[in-house]
Amino acid sequence: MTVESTAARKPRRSAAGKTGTTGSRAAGTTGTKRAAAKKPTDAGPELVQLLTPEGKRVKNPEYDPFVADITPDELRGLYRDMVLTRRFDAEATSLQRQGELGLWASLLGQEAAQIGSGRATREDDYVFPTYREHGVAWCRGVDPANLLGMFRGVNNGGWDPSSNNFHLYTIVIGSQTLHATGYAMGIAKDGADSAVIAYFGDGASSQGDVAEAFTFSAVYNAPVVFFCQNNQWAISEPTEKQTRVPLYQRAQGFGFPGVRVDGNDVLACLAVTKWALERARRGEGPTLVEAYTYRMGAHTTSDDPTRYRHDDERAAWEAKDPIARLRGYLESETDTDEGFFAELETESEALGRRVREVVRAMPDPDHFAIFENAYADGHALVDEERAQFAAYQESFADVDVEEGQER
Ligand SMILES: Cc1ncc(C[n+]2csc(CCOP(=O)(O)OP(=O)(O)O)c2C)c(N)n1
Ligand SMILES: [Mg+2]
Repeated sequence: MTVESTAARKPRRSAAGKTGTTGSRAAGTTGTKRAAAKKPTDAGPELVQLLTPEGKRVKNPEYDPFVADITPDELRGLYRDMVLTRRFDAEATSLQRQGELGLWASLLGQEAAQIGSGRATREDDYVFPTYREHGVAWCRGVDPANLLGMFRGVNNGGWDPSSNNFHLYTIVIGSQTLHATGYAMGIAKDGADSAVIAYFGDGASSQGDVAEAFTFSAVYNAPVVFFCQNNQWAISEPTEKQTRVPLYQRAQGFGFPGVRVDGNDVLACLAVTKWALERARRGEGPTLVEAYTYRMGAHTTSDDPTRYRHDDERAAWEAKDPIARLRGYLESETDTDEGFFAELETESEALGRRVREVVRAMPDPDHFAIFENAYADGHALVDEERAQFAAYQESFADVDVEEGQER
């Protein structure tokens, strides 16, 4: 998962803004002492931001039109999405700690990247997530209980992807970018004007699958948006071990635009993703969006980040919290009153309780269900494996194999 580029050892001139086929803004840093001290993966002036960390609106002639007609109610909707997603995520982490889930991959800190981009999608668009896109799942209308069923190990994947055009969670890093590209090539051939969005991480950007997806989508002009949440870490590997240039600049080499957006700014993520999806719908091909954000929690509940990163890094990102910044804007620039926040708090606690009750009440699956959906018409090897598993189950005194249930 790591890449060392010898070519990048010399201080380099870095282009800023969008790169690739639709033009670029030249505001780069040259190889001066100051630039050399800065990691090439640090956020620079190229970051698209519509809301500052203090919640002040920043004008951006290029992306403002994509959120120009947003109403205070819609802004409150984005805030509600982020708060409820964070609450759901916290409950899932607690449930794992209490032994109710096998594992959980928290999205803490990435709510704006996920809600902004998720709310930019249309119902007929198709989403290919990783394993952390709980906020996008929320936007697509996937029942949170289905996500938890998967992490509890009581269902075979979680949900029907075609119900919400939200593909199953993908653990094989980066592979979903190829699935997304193939799907996008298919819908283009069908003549649909919908688009596809593929989520992946900074670590996944080092995978060959992602480079192949970039190549194919570019030459076939596939209607796909590659949405990279650069949360600064791939488990214990920092982004500077994945790349010598800002990730969004990779797009240039493949021949399509790349843009870096403040991933903790929900408004900017909404605007930039809308722009990219509209390009795709118009037949202008792929876009790479790098949402510059931070993984506030552990990689998963199996990870201990205190072993490899310092608390002061997390503290610096806490000051850029995506929820606090939209709250600041709502309080200072809209008619949102205290009642809204108080009601949301109540709703949020109710969601936490519901999630807990639903998880605890989930029935254990039939022991043999895992063999059912491997082949439509059955398979001799699966029959053999089923028989072996039955014999194994038989070896336990307290299991009735006929029923597949414990006595
Ligand atoms: C092909 C493959 N290699 C390695 C792994 C192990 N693995 C799971 S998550 C992960 C890190 C991914 O980091 P990133 O893409 O930045 O996503 P994040 O977890 O930060 O959201 C790795 C290496 C895997 N699941 N699949
Ligand atoms: Mg990462």
